[in-house]
Amino acid sequence: MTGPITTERHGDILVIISNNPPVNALGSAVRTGLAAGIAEGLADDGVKAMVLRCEGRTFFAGADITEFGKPMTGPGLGEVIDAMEASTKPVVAAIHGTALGGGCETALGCHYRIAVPSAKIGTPEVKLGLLPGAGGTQRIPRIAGVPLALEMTAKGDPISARKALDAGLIDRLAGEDSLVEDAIAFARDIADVRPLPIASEKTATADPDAVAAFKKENGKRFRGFDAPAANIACVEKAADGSSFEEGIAFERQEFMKLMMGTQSAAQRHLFFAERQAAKIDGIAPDIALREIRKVGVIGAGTMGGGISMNFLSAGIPVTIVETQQEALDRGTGVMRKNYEGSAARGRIKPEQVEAAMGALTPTLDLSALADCDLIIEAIYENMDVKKELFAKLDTIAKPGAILASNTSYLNIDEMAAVTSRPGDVIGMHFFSPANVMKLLEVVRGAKTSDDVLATVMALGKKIKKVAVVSGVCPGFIGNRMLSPRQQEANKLLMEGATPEQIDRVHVEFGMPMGPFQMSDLAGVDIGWHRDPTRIESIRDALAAEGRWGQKKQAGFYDYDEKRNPTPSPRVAEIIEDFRSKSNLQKREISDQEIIEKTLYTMVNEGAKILDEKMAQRASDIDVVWIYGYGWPVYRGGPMFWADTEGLPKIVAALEKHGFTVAELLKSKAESGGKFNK
Ligand code: 3H9
Repeated sequence: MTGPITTERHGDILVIISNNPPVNALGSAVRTGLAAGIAEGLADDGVKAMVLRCEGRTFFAGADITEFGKPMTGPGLGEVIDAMEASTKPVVAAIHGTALGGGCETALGCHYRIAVPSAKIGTPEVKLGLLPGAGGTQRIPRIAGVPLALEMTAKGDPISARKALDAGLIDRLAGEDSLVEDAIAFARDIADVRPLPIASEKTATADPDAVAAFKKENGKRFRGFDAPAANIACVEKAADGSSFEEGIAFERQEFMKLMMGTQSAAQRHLFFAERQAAKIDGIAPDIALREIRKVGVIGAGTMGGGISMNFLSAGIPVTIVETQQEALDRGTGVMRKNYEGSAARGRIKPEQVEAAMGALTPTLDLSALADCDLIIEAIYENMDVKKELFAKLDTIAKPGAILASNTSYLNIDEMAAVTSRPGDVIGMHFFSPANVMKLLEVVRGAKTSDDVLATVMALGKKIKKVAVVSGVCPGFIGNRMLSPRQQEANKLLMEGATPEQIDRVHVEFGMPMGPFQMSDLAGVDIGWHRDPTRIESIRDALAAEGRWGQKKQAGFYDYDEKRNPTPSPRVAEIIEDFRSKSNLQKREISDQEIIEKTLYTMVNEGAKILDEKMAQRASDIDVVWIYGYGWPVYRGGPMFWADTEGLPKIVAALEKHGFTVAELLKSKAESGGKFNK
């Protein structure tokens, strides 16, 4: 056989091998080869059983997503899986790496499954806005029961081989280094056992109360998404007395609905966008990287502590520096508490708490950073203070060390300029809480060396962040786009909208919170000039009255002890007062106007960012907003959303409201172009 699938005879066992790097996606050639492999095993009288295994780093990671939306060639995956299950000779799946999506479904079409202990099994289709459309929603509940099927399909997180063994999704664990031999031996053991275990012939039952409880428990997580409900409906169908064929027909119908929808297109866009973001234009992918064995962090506040935890959790020792012992103790205490909290919730093992904290060196001595390969400052946002620090670091850091700033809007080039090594200076903008949020904006200064940028991007992946390259501009990508949104939201308040209306529109759009809820959470006093007599904005007025947000139980909203918000009559008065002083007429503001003024202006700013080459590509902007600010995943990020909304419509609305439209946005709208292809 030629192509990605080959076969090998081991006595009376035929081993069917897939070799389709990088992840053995089940593309057309693989599906064709698999069907041929099974036919070969059936036709050969000397073959008693078959083993299906994959070369490379993983078992099949799923259908080939790049084929979606294109005309189908070769047999469908469902057809191939049915042919395997119908084989009169047993087929054993030998699993290593990850058996995901169509890969998991292929394994379930086999009669038996053996896996190495490190393998993971799952159906992450829901994360692509889909459902397992090759029989997964029907076979998983029949083998493992409805509760686990709901977890696996509607949430999409993979399970360990051990858990899969307990649930019956795999039959045996192999040795970590002896999968092929163990699978062949297993195939020989069961070669003559009849009847063959066939998943589609089993039955499943569901407890309606448990299903309802599952939906309720996950209501928040599923909010706005179409795919979880479709996954649940399919699993319910598997357990409502319908035949397997009826279940498959329902699964297909639901799969096609999702596949044709905008949400899945958005989620698939994000899958590739996230991987694309790691690629740096103009830098060879094999550039030599600097080794990062030890990291220094300056500042043990919320940011510095969170940043340090990322490295400690990845096994990289950290030296953390503060100016006062008390602040240092408080910071390290918070880190320990966070780790202990994770251990209590079962997210990490108790011994990992000590391992992480044991790799932390707290100190008041800046010169202790002399042996660090990367130093990140997380002190407060003041250019003069930062410059002074960078000048000091220049005298302390060893040659080749990378010097990074966690600034969220200041100019990296100015900091680089006070050092004798501007090529080693870079921005690493973490998002709060830094140990949780996935986004890392990596800010490339005018003089940042290619290898420094590539090293920091690779390090981002190592600490499990999604790293995106940004150029130097105020606020970089994310905060720069936040700025017109906030300005416009403030203006709308003056013209008659309420904080509640503006926030509701954003939440209904799918954002975790609106601009004023965000201000209250972050602190209304952030960036305030601290002069209670200087009141130039509604925000100043709130800050002057001590309405600093949730922490004071008063901000744009009033809060109870449990931080539940209610609209504030006092805030309404303040707004009214400002409006009358500005001689503005209160008017009805529609939800659509709020979308146009706060979200279309963000798209406009995104287009300017692209025009100025501050972002490498539109999809990078989408990644920033999804991972840094909670933009709804099913809308694919602001630039993807703009494409679905229609660029001419956006331009027309921006012009109607008197905004200057970005050249790139205008030209794309005129030429029928899109930000994302
Ligand atoms: C499905 O199965 C539908 C069926 O139920 C129904 C059918 C009817 N296809 O992530 P990495 C590429 S839906 C095409 O960096 P890692 C990826 O773009 C599928 N390409 O590696 C990247 O390309 P590049 C359900 C794919 O080691 C390269 O492989 N399955 C696919 O960090 C390396 O990827 C999933 O959703 C694919 N399915 O992680 C699983 N997968 O180098 C999706 C990857 O050009 N995959 N690529 O940038 C993953 O979760 C991870 O890739 C995996 C490896 C965990 C496997």
